[in-house]
Amino acid sequence: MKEAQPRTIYLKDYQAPDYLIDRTDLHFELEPQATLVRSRLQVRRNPAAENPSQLPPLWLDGADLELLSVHIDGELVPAQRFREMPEGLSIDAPGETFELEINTRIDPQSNTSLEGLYLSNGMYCTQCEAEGFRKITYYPDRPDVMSVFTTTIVAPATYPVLLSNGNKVDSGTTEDGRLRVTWEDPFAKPAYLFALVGGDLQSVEDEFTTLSGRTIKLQLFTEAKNIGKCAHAMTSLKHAMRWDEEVYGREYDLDIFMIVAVDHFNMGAMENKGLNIFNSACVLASPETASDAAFQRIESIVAHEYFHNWSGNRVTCRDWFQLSLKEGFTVFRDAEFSADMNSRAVKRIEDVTLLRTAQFAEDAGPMSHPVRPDSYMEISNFYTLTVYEKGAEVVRMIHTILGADAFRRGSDLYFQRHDGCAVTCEDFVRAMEDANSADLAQFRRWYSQAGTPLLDVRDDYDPDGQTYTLRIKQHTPATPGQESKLPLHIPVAIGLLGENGEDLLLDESGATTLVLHLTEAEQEFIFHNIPMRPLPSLLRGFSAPVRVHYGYTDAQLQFLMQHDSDEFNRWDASQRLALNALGELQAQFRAGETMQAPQALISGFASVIDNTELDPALVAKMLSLPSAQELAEQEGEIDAAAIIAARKFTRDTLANALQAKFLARFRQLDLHKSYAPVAEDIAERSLKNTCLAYLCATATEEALALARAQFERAENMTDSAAALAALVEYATPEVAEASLNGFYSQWQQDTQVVETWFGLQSSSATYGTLERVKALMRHPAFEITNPNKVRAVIAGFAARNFTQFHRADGSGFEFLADQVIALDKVNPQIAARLVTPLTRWKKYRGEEGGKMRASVQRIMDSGTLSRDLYEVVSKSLA
Ligand code: B3K
Ligand code: ZN
Repeated sequence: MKEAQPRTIYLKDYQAPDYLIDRTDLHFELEPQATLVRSRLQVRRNPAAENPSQLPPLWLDGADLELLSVHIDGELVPAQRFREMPEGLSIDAPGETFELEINTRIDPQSNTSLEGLYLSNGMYCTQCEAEGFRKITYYPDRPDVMSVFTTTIVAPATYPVLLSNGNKVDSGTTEDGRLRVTWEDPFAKPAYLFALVGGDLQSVEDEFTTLSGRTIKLQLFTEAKNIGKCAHAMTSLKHAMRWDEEVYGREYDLDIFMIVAVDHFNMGAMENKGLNIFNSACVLASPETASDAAFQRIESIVAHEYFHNWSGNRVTCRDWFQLSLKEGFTVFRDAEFSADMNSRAVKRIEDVTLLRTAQFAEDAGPMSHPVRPDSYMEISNFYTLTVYEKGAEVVRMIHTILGADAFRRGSDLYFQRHDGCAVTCEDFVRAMEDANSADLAQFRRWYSQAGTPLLDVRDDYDPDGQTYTLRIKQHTPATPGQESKLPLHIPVAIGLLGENGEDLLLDESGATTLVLHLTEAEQEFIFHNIPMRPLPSLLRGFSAPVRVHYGYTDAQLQFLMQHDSDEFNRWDASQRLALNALGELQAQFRAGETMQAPQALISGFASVIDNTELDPALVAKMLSLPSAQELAEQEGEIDAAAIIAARKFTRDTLANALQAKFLARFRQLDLHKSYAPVAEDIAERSLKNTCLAYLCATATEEALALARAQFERAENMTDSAAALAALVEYATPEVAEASLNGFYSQWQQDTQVVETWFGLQSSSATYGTLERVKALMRHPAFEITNPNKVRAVIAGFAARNFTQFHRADGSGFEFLADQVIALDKVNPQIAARLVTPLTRWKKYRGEEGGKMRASVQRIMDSGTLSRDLYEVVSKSLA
């Protein structure tokens, strides 16, 4: 739908639906360009509607549909009793209840938006969340209309697998030899959870016995060539099913659970009832073709979608402003699952890195919004890091404030009280309160107030009284539409380290970590019987999504890196040390001075490389410098050239200064074990490959020979891709080219590996020049209609290659603007995501910011934009 000035939708305008749909019977005749959809709806006046006494017209949403006919109670409805409009259909209602039949025709083949019903490599599939069902048929496409669905699919015999939600209740052949299958989903659901798949697919099968002894059939469908890549997802699914029973007491409800892998998909996966649809890259894996990171991502996404069966499907959202009700909660659930399956500290570090790099940036940019937004133009733009990741942090804080047992009582009450209902974030918080007689009144502000709070911490020690005082101030900066902020209830977990690095006892019970409840703008916390001046370990485990300022010296940070019993804060100290160093180096660069080797950082890193007491994965994280994007996210004006120079100088200086240590640790970990995607081995590989990358940064022949040897011998994708990335970054262009060509010819038949190959090049600071990125877009394996390829090549460059994208001539910005304009015609959701790096132009120094802004303006002036793109571009220019 193209509109010049899309309208804004407000949470305050929410109204209950006028009509409910008790039953939805769908009948599909699949044809690539002319699929016929017949929908029969049992319509009933909603007794809870705003004005239940009148019979208003029935509103049905619709987009890109060809209306063939409308019948009510079996009678053809004449055209004067309904009105076709650009966004839907309005029909005069004949009474309180009636049966409505609508026939429409749709064109899956030309649907490149990947919303509604579309084709991916000749396979039919659907994506309906948030508002895609209206591209299939006219319907009240809103999550508070929940209906029982029956779906019949008719298709030529070349599509032997025909799937929909629920249980298969009938199948056969039509008179003209087509296949016919009927599915029935007994659980009432909103249309966004509808799914249909039709294709020539193979499946792997397994089963799971629930806590109460029911046997569930598990099926994973994919094209025949990928059938060997399903085992890890299946294992992950079974782990997730068991975990949800054990940790939340949630059992699966249908008799069958299906997953389908699709190559063309706008995001990671979708939790359709009983029929999850996955982006192939987020479900298919084998040791030879998928990295450790991919294995872990698959485990967490499979779990996430499965967990939605309760947090999202059985209890769903009343309206899309409540999106975090299901997403924030489910991300919290999947994060805890992954923490239980792998290293808890490392999982937390990864999540916090994403939050600090990308969510903090979002919250400081033009699209800043609360976890529960107040308004939107296009809901697809609000599947954001704020709704997902900050939303998960908000749920985590409730868990921290109440404690694990009380949280479980709250979630039990929530699921029991709202099962089968469409509810709000408020209902979630209230269940947590009611189950525990708790008061979360002030805490609720986290849902309505945008922006990242900043904590300013000062301390004082009184040796005579043996008291230690922490003074904490909180301040949340203004965000668009929210000038002044109120104090939040912030749980601040802290510990105090004594002079030997031991945890001091903080109260009579002997606790060594305490959660302080910061509720005032400025508050004092006093600790008694503290025998010496302690060093505070602040915000342990990242107990709240805030920034913390405390004047740590480099020596204190090194001390925390060595001694903090909180592994997360050990890592955090290493990052603060790096940020201090990188900050100073940027200042030296800007002042035109020679950059000085960061001695404190070098000795800090030296002390952890060979620490074999620590989890190697944690060591790898401690040795990783904050990304350029994370540096850009620090407060103040961004000077891209200074960031690039300081980071490169730091990396190279560390590599040269610590070469011997990196080499020793690399050799110690270079074990040539057979591959297993288990935490211990993943940890060893991650540290080994971190060492390899530093070694290669010295660009010595010996180091590059190690990378070449690993590249040639690797039997798993983790080692192969890590070695290739090091060669692409640090070897001569000839060696890089030859390695890339060898890799491509080995893997060109494998879609997921080709995506890796694209991404590795476009995001390389040295190799991924604009010219090379343009050449990749001309490569036969590149497809502008495939979001994975677009993300690998274009976002790989614009969002993950700070060095080349921010070249001073502005050519990167011009390129991105061109791509966004072109993509908006193909897939508006992807175009609106891709433009993100440009929309943050205000934070950049004058000239660079000006060039970025000009590119955004050019997009705005390029013609009629999709609602998706218009929203982000207009907010950036406002
Ligand atoms: N609920 C889906 C996301 C749908 C995005 C629509 N633009 C996947 C997930 O979060 O589980
Ligand atoms: Zn989700």
